Amino acid sequence: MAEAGSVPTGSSPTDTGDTAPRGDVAIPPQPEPQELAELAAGCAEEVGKRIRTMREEGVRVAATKSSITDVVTAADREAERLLVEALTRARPEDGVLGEEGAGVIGTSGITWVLDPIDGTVNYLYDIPAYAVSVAATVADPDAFADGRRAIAGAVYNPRTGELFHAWHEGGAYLNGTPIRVVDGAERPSLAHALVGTGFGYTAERRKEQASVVAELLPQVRDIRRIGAASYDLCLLAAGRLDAYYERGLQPWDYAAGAHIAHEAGARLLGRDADTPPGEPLLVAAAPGLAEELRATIVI
Ligand code: LIP
Repeated sequence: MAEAGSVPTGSSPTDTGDTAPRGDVAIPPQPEPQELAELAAGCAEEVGKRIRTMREEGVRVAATKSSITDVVTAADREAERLLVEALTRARPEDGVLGEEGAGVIGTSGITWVLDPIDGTVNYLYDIPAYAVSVAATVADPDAFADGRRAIAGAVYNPRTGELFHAWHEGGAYLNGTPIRVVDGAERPSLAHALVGTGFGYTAERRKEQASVVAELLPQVRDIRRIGAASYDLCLLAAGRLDAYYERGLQPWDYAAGAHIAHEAGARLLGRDADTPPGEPLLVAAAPGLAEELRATIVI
């Protein structure tokens, strides 16, 4: 997709350098990242309340994807439709990429990356750990494995009413209150760290992931498998997890949550110093602890 012009630059989560705008490229007027964050937050909250109502009315599996346990519900599809409708009405020149198939090529340089219900299995079982994830992203080949970087994002858990949002160099917020990762003198060692993670949907991948977590478990305080990457990353941003890692995430799983964690002071790492976070591995924690955790994970 042609990315017209450049948008606010700044240190990417991996601090691999900025992409300065070129003098010969026409740069369309760009929105303030805070405006995008507020649009993302409004859409995530409105659609989140809709899917909560749909859950209360009853949910059924509409289809499966990568395996019989990788489910999609009618609510996933409806939530994505509502998000696309709201975002393209507000910003018709933007692109869209959604987990359930939404794909719009934009001309503004901004692409919305959407997970309409992150934690779909939790949603199906009515476990209060699922979220609507909305990220405004720009092209940046060095930031994440998918070649995009969020400059604004929102994650909303409709069961708890927790609305996380952040924007480029603007900080991270939970229901309007600033949040930060546990860092500095408070930062725990790996042995005292509460570490979030998750598992894929295929038996082969789960077997590999089980061996990784079996090695890690005796080296950390404890493990939490909450079931929604975007929410895991927001709990890290709020200091309710000390670290998070997962293998095989999709861009819509991490786009908003990783941005919120980064704006809250987390470092986002890939499998090694030459690989950006995302697929095959994303590690997130306060600086120092992120590197210590990555060194311990063998994938
Ligand atoms: C989920 C991720 C989670 C992972 C789950 C699942 P989904 O996304 O957010 O981190 O462990 O297996 O992939 O499928 O609920 O959108």
